[in-house]
Amino acid sequence: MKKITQEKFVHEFKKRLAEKYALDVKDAAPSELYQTLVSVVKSGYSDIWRNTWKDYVKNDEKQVYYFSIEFLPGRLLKSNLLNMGWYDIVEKGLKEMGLSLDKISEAEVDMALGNGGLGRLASCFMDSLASDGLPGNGNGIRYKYGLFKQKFVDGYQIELPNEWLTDGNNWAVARESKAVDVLMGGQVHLIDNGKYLEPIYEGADVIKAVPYDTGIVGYRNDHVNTMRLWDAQIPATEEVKYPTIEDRRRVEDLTSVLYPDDSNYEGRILRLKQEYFFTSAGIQSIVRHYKKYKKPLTKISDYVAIHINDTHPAMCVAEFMRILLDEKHLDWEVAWEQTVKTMSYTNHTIMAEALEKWPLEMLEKVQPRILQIIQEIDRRYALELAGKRDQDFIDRTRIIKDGMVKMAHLAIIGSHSVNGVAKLHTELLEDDVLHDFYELYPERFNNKTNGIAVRRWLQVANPELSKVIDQTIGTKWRFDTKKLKELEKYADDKKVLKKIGQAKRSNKVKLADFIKQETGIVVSPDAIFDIQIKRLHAYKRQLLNLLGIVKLYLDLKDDPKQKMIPRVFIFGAKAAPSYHYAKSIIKCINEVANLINNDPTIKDKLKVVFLENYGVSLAEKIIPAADVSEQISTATKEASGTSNMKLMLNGALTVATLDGANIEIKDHVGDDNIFIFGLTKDDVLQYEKDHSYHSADYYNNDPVLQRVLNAFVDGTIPNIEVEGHEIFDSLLRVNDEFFVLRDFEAYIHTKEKVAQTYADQLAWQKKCLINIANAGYFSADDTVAKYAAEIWDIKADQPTEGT
Ligand code: DL6
Repeated sequence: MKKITQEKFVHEFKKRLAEKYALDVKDAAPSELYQTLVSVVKSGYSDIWRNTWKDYVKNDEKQVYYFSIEFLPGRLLKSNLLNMGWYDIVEKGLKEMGLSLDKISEAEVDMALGNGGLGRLASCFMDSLASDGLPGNGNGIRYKYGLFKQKFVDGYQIELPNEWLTDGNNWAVARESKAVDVLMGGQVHLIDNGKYLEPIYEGADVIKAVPYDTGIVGYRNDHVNTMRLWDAQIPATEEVKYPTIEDRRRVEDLTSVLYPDDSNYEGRILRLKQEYFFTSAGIQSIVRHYKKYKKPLTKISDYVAIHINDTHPAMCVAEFMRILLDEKHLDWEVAWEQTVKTMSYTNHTIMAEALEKWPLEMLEKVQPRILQIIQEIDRRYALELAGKRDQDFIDRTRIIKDGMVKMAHLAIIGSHSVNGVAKLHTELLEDDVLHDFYELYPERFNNKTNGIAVRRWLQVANPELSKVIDQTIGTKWRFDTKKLKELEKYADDKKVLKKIGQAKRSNKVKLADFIKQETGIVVSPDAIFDIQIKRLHAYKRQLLNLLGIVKLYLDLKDDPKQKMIPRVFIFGAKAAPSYHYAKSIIKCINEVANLINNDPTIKDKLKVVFLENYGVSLAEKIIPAADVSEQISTATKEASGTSNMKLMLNGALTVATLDGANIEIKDHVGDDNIFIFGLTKDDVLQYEKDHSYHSADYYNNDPVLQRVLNAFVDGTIPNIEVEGHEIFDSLLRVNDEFFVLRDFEAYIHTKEKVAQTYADQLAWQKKCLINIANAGYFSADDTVAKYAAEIWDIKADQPTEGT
């Protein structure tokens, strides 16, 4: 990294501010200061960025390309400064000029290119690939609006366009010269030209895919990787085809929004087009770049690994085949061997609704040649199994069935590795959801439990706690997160425990200020901050949390003088625009919040806060202030979860079902340092098998539950006439798909235990310390190192500084 001193930085900053805006420091607006800082920071790593990718080619290094429909990098300013080793110098330099890094950093708008855990994981992996010194690239879409901006109006979620690009995004560099053409639609037929089968396209649209590259800076190791995001444009040669603004917009809208509304045909086909667009652009540019290696295509899998993150990029398999067959004229068998060796796939959910299937007719419309190739892969798959497996097995596992293309099957059949994202999840894939494939290809299956970027979630987000850790065990944990374990030696050291408590309190004060500023709600930092932050989905059971809150409220109404530790329940969640039920839950949470926060008899004992527009930057404010982490999904349904890891790292205690990575968290911290409740995997599977669960029995036999549920339909909670009934019915008449009522009593009981434990602050802090000490096991650096060694077969180019 370019060397810098405080003096040089101040000089450079002032010079650039004057050049770019003709302004002095005192006259510049935060956004101008921010843009200037970005340009100084970028100049600090641009040489290394260039050298990093050149070295890959020079040294014949195998590279991985991580294809993901979502990336959620969050703000890059502080994390780049940290990784470059510039953080303290820049912070001091800005202070010298009367400026604040914290304030300038607030001017950065999050890239809203993802929805939740899937996208954030992809970005944690980007950071770790660079920090591990690994040759890794991201490949995705540069959505103009990304995921919507969430507002609440009368308690309802409203979706607004998220104009994150209004001020430009100066981290990214547009590389017009690296653009590729993506063909979509029209017809295709094959002619035998004597040498090979040549595809002839008629009436296809040509879309120009322009890459925007962002440097991903490794932690203190002079290594900068690339995240490449594609933008759809009209090629100059095609301009006459799109004479009106409307026509042009039709093409450019291809990369406008993430997850177009899939409740209608137009939205679904747009989503499929996006999937092909970024897949094709990425694969074309990989194959083009491979030329620089000057190696035969029959060896491409020795130099290139392509990762299919969830099913959205599953067309990588067919697109790679298309290029090897149609453009490079390899034989099918050779091309297929290279494809399978190159591809690997991660499954991120067992929820049937998220395992994509597309009608043949739609695929034909989007890219007829890709459909032909998928049909051929499917035909050969069935042929190879004929006589070896029964017809039922073949029908269950083939890619095309009943006029639908199953993307997960395409990804599995076309990859040499299939992994789940937590031990339980992988077990469920092997034993149940993908059992047929596990039987067929046992060697392909493996587990890679998710991890998080400890740098962002502790060093950047929580400087106060980081300082306490430095003072206690030194700074080595900043390079090797497993060193956090050394904190355990201080589990009975009252001074350390007190300092951990003070750091938490100070973060709670900051969050309380933020809540007041954003919502007007006053919360006490002495209350238990109980947090549930994740996508809004029925299986994640925000509703169970809400029922618990309503119970607390009703108890307080019965006995307002009741002694209790005050609680603040904080939610952050977006519901998919077409997910009606999830939106009804949002409305109910907001109305319960209104009722409780404005009830004078409740005073400060109970507060409910639903913060709008949950995203990475908001998470960075909430997580350091959390006392309790709600990880209460129905067992078997949450593949892993990653907010569970971020919250434990920041010293929150987890209330959890035995689901996803919660199980591994429990294994690390021990039963005494986590609050486990509820149905287990076996219980849930049994109920799903024998249909013996009747939610109404729980309602009928439990007066407490009756009262809580009735509050949703008898006017106790106002303004939810429609939504209250909808929720009531989903729990009682539709038989409570996610066992909310079944787990209610155990949940309430566990939350009572939480409150009792909190009353003894020293005992509580000890548990927090043990959680922090064991969170190092969930570092994405380690997870990515395992992917590198066991799946991608890529090597680090140099050891990281400080290790
Ligand atoms: O693997 C990242 C993340 C997991 O931590 C979550 O448990 C899982 O829900 C999420 N999966 C998805 C896929 N689509 N859906 N639903 O976002 O992946």
